[in-house]
Amino acid sequence: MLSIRTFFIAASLCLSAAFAADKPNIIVIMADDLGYGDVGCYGATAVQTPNIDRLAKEGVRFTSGYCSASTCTPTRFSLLTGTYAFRQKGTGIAPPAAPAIIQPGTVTLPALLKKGGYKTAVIGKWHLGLGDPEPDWNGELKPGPLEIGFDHCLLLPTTNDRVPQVYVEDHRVLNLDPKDPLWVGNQAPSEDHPTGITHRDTLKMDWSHGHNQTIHNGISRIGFYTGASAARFRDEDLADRWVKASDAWMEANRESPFFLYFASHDIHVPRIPHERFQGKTSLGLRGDSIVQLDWCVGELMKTLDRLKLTENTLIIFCSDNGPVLDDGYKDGAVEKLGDHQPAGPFSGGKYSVLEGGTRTPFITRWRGRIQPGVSDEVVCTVDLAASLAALNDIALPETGCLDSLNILPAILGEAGAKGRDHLLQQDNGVSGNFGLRMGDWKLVRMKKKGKTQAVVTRKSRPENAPVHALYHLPDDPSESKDLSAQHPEKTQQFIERMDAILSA
Ligand code: NG6
Ligand code: CA
Repeated sequence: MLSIRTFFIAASLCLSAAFAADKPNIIVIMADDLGYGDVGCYGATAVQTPNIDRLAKEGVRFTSGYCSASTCTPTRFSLLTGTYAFRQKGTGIAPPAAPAIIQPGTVTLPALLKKGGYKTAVIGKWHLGLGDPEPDWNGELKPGPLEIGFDHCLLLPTTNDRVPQVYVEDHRVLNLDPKDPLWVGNQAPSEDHPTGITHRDTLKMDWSHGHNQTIHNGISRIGFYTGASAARFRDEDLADRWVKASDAWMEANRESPFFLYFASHDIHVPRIPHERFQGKTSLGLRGDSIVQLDWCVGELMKTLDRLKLTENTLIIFCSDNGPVLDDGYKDGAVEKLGDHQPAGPFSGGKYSVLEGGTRTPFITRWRGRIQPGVSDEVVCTVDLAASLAALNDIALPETGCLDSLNILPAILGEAGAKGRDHLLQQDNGVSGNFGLRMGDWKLVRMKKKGKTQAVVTRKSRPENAPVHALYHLPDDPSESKDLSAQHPEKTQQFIERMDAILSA
């Protein structure tokens, strides 16, 4: 006969099995600066991406998948908070010593999932600031991810063209020797401090604009730092380290539902993939970094297979903004481009409110639950908070996730399910430029010219572009034929809707 204790253990095991089946693990893989046309399943031929292509083959590949901004910090802010970044000041591209941008107490995707019983981790690039009012590099780096819903983090604090090149694990710089403190600042610490200007001939990769301050690993960066010699990493080892850490964390948390935000640094500058990937494509280091990104995706999938979690894990693959070629270093991206179309059929790229800025690869896979296919529904990274909360029957508080829509059925590729009926697109948030897509139409508001109009597909907007332009995306994916004069009422309706969203 079963003892009472054995009965309870057996019953709780059944319960936890049911629990696990109801709540899939969730992995969000966010690539950095990866454009719509940069991977095989979206049309690239100059670079092979078998693992990302396999995700697409086994899941849903979205042709209208978006990130919410065309630069990193605002997209990541919106991913985690479910709120458009323009609603909060200070959410533009974060400088090296930025304080925490998401305040403790904010409703966040990881906090919601944690409340729903998930273990949560972010491994990779953060770029949302640490500390208050500034990072205490030699002490406790808080607030940070652990104060807004993550149980664990292993981070690159900003982005790798900015200092410092150290990992932050939970609240501390990893391997920091107190006898060799880390100093980070905006001014050179001494007159003889080597920089990309004073020691340009020693660099292993030259800079093209900006990026000429402190040198580490033969590459000059944005910002200055000294110390922390034992804590510093090599750019070449970032991807390996994060894959290894993710593997270990998933294994340690295999019994509970987990949420892993894997924030790859590929293919952001400086593009220095591991030596084993260098030279793998005709596109130079930009293409080689795509190969490294694809390898990471494959390794994460292998871990799920090894842990027998593939059927119980939803993977969402996306990017934080569209593509850029020369983003500050002479790495051959422009010279070796050939016929490759980083933004696919779209105009614009990183920094732009044209489609290339935010329409990016977006793939969901959940084997056994998601029917493989291609979806034209509009889905956006800002929707993951509400949709993943809905997946777990977690109620959204009224005070948060203001722009996140529950479009879970569309994200899971269910037949007949609708995605967003409207989407606001922003750049870095300081230009006043915005896009609004509703159905097949798109309004572009240009307040300022400049990089926002950078066109990686080599098509350019006319110099005298009007403040508002209206495009019909199916006929004109490159946004080159302004139809606002032919459709004044529709244009006005879009302008009013955009104003309403911006002032809500
Ligand atoms: C820009 C940098 C660019 C990149 C970007 C942030 C210069 C001239 N340009 O200011 O190199 O770092 O910020 O990229 O410094 S992001 O993907 O993290 O948003
Ligand atoms: Ca980016």
